[in-house]
Amino acid sequence: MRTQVGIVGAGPAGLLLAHLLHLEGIESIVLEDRSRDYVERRVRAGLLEQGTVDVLCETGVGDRLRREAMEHHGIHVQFGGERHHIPLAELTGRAIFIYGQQEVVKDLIAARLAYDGPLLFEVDDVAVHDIASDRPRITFSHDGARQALECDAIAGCDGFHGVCRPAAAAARALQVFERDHPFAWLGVLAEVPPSSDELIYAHHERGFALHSMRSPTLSRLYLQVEPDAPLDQWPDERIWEELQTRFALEGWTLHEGSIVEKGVTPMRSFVCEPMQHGRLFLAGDAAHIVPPTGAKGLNLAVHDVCLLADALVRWLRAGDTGGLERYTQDALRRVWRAQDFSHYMTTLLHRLDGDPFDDALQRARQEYVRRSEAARTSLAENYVGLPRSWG
Ligand code: FAS
Ligand code: PHB
Repeated sequence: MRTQVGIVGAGPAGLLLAHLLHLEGIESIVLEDRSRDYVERRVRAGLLEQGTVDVLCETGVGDRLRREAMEHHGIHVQFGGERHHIPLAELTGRAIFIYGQQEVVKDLIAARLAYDGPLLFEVDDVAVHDIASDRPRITFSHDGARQALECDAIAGCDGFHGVCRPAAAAARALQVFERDHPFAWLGVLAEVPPSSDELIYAHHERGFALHSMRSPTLSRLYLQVEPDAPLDQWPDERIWEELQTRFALEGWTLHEGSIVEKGVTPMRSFVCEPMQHGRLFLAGDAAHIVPPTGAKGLNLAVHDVCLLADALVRWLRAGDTGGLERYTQDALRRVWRAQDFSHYMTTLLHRLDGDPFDDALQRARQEYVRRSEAARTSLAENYVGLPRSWG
C-alpha cells in the first residue's frame, strides 16, 4: 500500500489532520486499533475553545456542532464557601462551547466516510519503520492480513499510550518534561439536567469538584480522588454525597440523577521535545498531556494538526520544508502556555498534599482572583484560548 501521509490514531488529532489534508488534495490513510463504536462512545473532553470551533466550522465539519453545542460566556469558580463568576466573553470577547469529544469524533468520521477517505478500524500490531529515511513505512495487521504502508510522512496521533512516540524515542533522544499530580479525577455522566447555567470549578477542603454538562438533559461531573482510586469504592450514593458536600452553597441545589458512565483519569503533565524525528511527526496527546483542569488537551491537539497540515501541504505541494522544520517550536509555544495555565488551575483548585507553604500560596492566589480583575482577565484569556495570532 502507498499513500502520502500515514496517520496512526483516529482520535480528534488524527481524524482532523486527515480531513485538513483531504481539503488540500493530499492523500492519507488513518489506522485505528479500536472499533468505530468504541471511539464514538469514548467519553473524554467536553469543552471547546472558540479557535477549535472556528476550525471545525470553517472546514465544513461544524454543522451539527453549530446546532447542538452549548455556548457559554462565563464560568464559576468556588472557594472559601463563595462562588465567583468569571465573565469570559466580557473580559475577552470570546466564548467557549460545550460539545462532547465523541461528538467531534463522530462528525469527523462521518465526513471522512462520506468521501470514502481511507479509515481502517481494528488494526493490530501497528509499527513504524525507517522514519529517518525518505520512505517511512507502517506495518500492521487488518482482517488477519499483515500489511505494509509506504508513506512520504507519518503522523503519530495515537495518544499517550501509542507506539509512535516510543518509536521516535528509540531513534533519537527525546527530552521529556513530566509531572504526575498526587490525585486523579473520578468523572461521571448523569442523566439529570445541569444544575447550573455554566461550569462550576469548586475548591473544597475535601477536594476539587467540577460541574460540567453535555446537553440540557445530561450532566458531566468530576471529583478529585486518590490516584488509582478503585471504582468499586465509589458507589453512586457516595459520589452524589461527596458532590453535594463540595458544591454546597446557601440557596443553591445540585440535582441528582442516574449515573450512566464513570471512570477515573490520572492527572499528568507531560511534554516531549522535539515533536518530530525524520519523517515522523507527533501531534496531540502523543506528544503532550495536560491535566484536564484547564480543558486544553483536545484544543491543543487541534492546534497541533492545523500547524502540521499546513506544513505538510507546503512540503508535499511545493517542496517547502520551512513549516516542517519549525513544527516543534511553533507547536510548543502554545503547548507550554497551556501547560502553565493547566498547572495554575490545578494548584488553584485542588486539595494539595498538605504542604503549609503551598496551601498558603493557594489561598493567596484564590484571594487574588477574588479581588483582582486583572487576575480574572488573565485566567479568562487563557481559558477561552489565546487567539491564532498568538501562534
Ligand atoms: P486520543 O487519545 O484521543 O486519540 C488517539 C487514538 O489513537 C485513539 O483512538 C487510540 O485508540 C488510537 N491508538 C492508540 N494506540 C494505537 C495504535 N498502536 N495503533 C492504532 N491506533 C492507536 N481536553 C479538552 O480540551 N477539554 C476537556 O474538557 C478535556 N476533558 C478531558 C477529560 C478526560 C476524562 C480525559 C481523559 C481527557 C480530557 N481532555 C480534555 C483531554 C483529551 O481530550 C485529549 O487531549 C484528546 O483526546 C487528545 O486527542 P488525540 O491526540 O487525538 O488523542
Ligand atoms: C468536561 O466537560 O468534560 C470538562 C470541562 C472542563 C474541564 C474538564 C472537563 O476543565
